[in-house]
Amino acid sequence: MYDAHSETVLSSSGRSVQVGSYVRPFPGELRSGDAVAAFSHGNVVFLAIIDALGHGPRANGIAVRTLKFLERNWSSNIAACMTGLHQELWGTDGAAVGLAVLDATSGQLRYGGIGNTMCLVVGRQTYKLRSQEGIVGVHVPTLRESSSIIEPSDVGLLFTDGISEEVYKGDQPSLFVGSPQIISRNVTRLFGRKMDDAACLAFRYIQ
Ligand SMILES: [Mn+2]
Repeated sequence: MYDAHSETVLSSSGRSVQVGSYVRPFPGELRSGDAVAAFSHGNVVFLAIIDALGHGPRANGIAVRTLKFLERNWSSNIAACMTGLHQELWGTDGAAVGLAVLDATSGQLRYGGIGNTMCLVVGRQTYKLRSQEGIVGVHVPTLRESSSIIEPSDVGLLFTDGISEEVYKGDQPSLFVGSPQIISRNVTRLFGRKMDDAACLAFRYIQ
């Protein structure tokens, strides 16, 4: 299990993936409905970004339930993982969830998401891997994965809609320099919306 405010290096097959994240609750709340997770096994790194509907303790309960499910059931099969999570959250207010799997050997990054989370890759090429509409636990369409090959030194971001998409404009290259921990914190501080939970997970692929 990966602690939301620490940084870790998940190594595999001689290459490694640095991961850092920052989660900030809705102003005045102690607990967040946004959450992140990262797990690895062999050359596979699994990353998740979660935005439970609403905020405060009720949303936090859904986020914690999601984390517990993913900790037990994560796999490189993103669609199966999402289907299982949909069943797990059935009857709750639900959550927006983005799941990413990075193959550290090939650099292949796959992303599938339902709701307002997204994956942004910043590097020689900058692009976004999108989520589909829906709410995990309430209604989900058939999942369509996006896929790309990321280059060593590319920075990937997973973030919730508590962070403005303005971060995508690319006019602040210095924002993506430094460790993933620093990047995720600065993204959240500079682009976090005032009246929402906010979470950002950043990762860098190192050859
Ligand atoms: Mn939100």
